[in-house]
Amino acid sequence: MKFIISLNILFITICTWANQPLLQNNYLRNGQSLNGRWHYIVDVYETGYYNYRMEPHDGTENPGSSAFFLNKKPKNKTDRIEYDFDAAPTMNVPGDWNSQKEKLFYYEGTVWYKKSFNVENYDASKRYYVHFGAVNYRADVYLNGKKLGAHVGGFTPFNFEMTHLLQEKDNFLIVKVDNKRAADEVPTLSTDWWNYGGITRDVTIYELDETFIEDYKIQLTKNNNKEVSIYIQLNGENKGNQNVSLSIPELKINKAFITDDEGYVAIKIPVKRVSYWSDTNPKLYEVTIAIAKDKVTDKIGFRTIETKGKEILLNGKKIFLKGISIHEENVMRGGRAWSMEDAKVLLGWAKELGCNYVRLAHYPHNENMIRLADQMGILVWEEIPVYWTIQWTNAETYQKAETQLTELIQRDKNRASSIIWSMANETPTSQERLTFLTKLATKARALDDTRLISAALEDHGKKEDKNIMIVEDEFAEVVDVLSFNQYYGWYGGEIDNIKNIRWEIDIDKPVIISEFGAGALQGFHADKMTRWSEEFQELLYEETLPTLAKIPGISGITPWTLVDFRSPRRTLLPYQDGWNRKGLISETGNKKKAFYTLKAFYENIE
Ligand code: GCB
Repeated sequence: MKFIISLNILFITICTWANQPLLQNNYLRNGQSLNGRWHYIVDVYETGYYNYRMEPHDGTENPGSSAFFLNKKPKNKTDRIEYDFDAAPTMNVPGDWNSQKEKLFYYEGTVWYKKSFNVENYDASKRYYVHFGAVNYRADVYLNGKKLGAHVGGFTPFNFEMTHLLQEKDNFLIVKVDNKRAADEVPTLSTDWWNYGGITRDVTIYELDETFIEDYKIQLTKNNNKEVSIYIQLNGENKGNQNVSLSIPELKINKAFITDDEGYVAIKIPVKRVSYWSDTNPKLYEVTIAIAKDKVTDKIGFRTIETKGKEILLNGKKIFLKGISIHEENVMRGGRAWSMEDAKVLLGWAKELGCNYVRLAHYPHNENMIRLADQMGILVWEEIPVYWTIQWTNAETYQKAETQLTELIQRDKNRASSIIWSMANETPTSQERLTFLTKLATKARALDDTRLISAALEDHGKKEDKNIMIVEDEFAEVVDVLSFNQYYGWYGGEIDNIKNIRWEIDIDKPVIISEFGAGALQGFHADKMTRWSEEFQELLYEETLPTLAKIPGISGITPWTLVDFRSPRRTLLPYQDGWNRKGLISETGNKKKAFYTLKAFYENIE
């Protein structure tokens, strides 16, 4: 009997902690923001999570009073409680802890956060969700002393329903955030960026009706610019047989449908006279979906993206992707970027550089970036942190990668600017890795057949002739666009030999150079052959750009990278000092010489 009860508890636990369907377009729904100051406790030994036998408190039926998520207070003066959130300091959410608290600059471990709140216009007949834009890396979320769920993956959104635990007043939300790196995670132990920890994106409460619009996808049908494919999914006990309306007033579309027993409806609608979204015409249409007691409005652009032989076609026309790679950092403020203001700084610089395209490296960036890209007419490559060494044969690691990919596609599938899903970056070839990545690509295509699949692969010199560069990677057969990083002149190869190299590419696919670059300390001037000088970086760009332009099928480039970014790997003084210096802009916002070289190159491409 006891065994059955424990099994039941285990089962209920697993079910409630499984990822819950993501609320589509929470971005434009009205919610109650929980952003602001949160109390925090740094818990190096995870004392608030495990008892002294190292059993998680939240796995036991009666967690001891040292479980931080209970937010206990002493009942009387003799009572012993060895933590107190309300006496603990506060920090900003969203925000990484590294850039807010000097002592936490290098910290990798657990920090507990607590926010108390009342619900505005609380209505007991409604349903309530709490939504996190991202928490790096693992989040265990508790409301009023009970676990809502856990989420793994540092750069994608997640939400939990909390109707059953919420009250009108005096709620406390506690989040255990753990950013320890581990070999079986995605990313794994070694990367070239800062492992910013914390609740790094918005936290919002959504009030929803018993039946609400959970998800929808509204995009042009693959290879058909005269038809829109739509699906809508409702949530709630009465989701079946519901009336749903969809309107796009500017396209004179106003339709009504009825959901099936599962609350789902899929339809195709012919469209005429669409003003297609593009880099030169970032037209977004207002789309409204409504059911009896719920309504969402989104802004959606319609465009096709496809490849034909060695070309990338946007709305049927060949396009060259004038790009730049970007890390999600606001270096001038310090720390992870998260806000619309941060996005305006980064994409503003990209625009100034003459870009119509960006690579959001090396993980999903915050949603403001892609929303702003939609408005600005900037095409986007999005990726997940399947980076360098990953445990290819570990089924759980695969699942973590697939979950992050799914959550990214789920979030951005209605964004016209998003054109490429990238599966991986510079991963070493092997059969196991090929199986892993092919499975990921199949998943991406199943979730969304309207965008292109790629991955940042690697090239190397041919044995017989080191001036001939090749890409030997079976995953090239799987992708739609052949992309690779190349660092000739920086990580091998002499800078004055760049003009003599050429690429032999015998695959009939468009090519994107997903990275090239050189490190330079802004303000350090020397002759062109002196490493770390702005002149060296400038020369590398001057030599590399015309060489790349000769690659058959070259369809875009995203040099590495827009801005210097923090990386613990980069220790050389006085040049690096904890920064990867391959940015075209310094951490003080100053442009290096190569910025203007690339800008001039882009100006000369029509
Ligand atoms: C790469 C990686 C990127 C690094 C860069 C570098 O190939 O993809 O994450 O930051 O090289 O600077 O070495």
